[in-house]
Amino acid sequence: MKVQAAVAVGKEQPFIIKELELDEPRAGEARVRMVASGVCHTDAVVHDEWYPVPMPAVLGHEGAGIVEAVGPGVTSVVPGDKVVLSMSTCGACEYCLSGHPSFCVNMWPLNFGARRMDGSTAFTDENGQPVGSHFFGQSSFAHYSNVAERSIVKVPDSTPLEILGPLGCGIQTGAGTFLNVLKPWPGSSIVVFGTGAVGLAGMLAAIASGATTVIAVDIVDSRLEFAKTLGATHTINSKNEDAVARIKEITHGGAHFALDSTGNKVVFVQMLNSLRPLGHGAMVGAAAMGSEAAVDVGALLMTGIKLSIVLEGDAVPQTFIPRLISLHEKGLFPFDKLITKYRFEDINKAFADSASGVTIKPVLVY
Ligand code: CXF
Ligand code: ZN
Repeated sequence: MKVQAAVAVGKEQPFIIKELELDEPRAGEARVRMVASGVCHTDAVVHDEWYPVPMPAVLGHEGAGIVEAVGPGVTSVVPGDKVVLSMSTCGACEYCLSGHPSFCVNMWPLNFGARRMDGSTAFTDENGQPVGSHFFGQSSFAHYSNVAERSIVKVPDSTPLEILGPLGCGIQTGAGTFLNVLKPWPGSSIVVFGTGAVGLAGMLAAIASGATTVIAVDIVDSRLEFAKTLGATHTINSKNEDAVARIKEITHGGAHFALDSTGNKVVFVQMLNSLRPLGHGAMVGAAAMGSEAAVDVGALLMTGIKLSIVLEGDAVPQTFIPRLISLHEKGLFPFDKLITKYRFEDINKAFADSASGVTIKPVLVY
């Protein structure tokens, strides 16, 4: 069938919206009609060719839509089901089987290969040339896509699909880091470095867990003001103040839990230094390869702190995303406040607004 898609053609070139041919869903795939898709920082860095994803390709990995058709062997969904799309994993390796699919041994080819594992693409252009598909198993920047079953999370019929896509990646990453890994207890102190979608989703999840000292650190005052409206009890502009000293002052010796969502090597060290003894920090931000940070190993020994490196919130999307939806329904996790909607046709504006910081979490509506 013919479908409209936004095609990434390379660095510094806008996405081109054009008609592509989409093949039939194969074994283990469902054809999904997209209703909306979030835009994640990873889409931007892949578009900028930080990672060697073959172009041209249809990116997008926070899709939400409705199943139109299923290929052979698909058992978890039927046509008409509402679905949110997340990462693709093999389901069979040690990490998938032990409940940590974000470290799947096939994470790279399944999510960044922009191909099926047999090398075929679901999309072809007007000249019959392949156009990359299956980005994170889904390539959601298209009105229809053939999606890997492992990327699919069935959601209740009553849910508002237009806002749910970001649960598949950015929101899951921030919230999962707190709910699945750090697990702050009621009355604890938490810090988030970076108040983008991941940091703020983490902050909301920590508040839902009962954290009562909630510190947001960023270098943009308007973002910090926004963090306050979401429940930050303290904000620090680390361009103007020594963030570590201020956090130690607020928390009387360091925070219990901290999240670094920035991917910045200086901030990473600040995050470690902001923890109290036995504190637990997590690093989730994608840094450029070769980013080396200097830590005082001698001083670290006396702290007993824990550090976790977390991908995708260490979540099993099929069980975690319904939990987030339920928290949202109860008013305990208002992640929708992070979203600004754009028409699919305005995809280039959505990316520009995300890069400039005007928008925290753009969602394209189809
Ligand atoms: C990614 C971040 C870079 C490594 C793989 C997972 N998450 C999605 O944006
Ligand atoms: Zn992402």
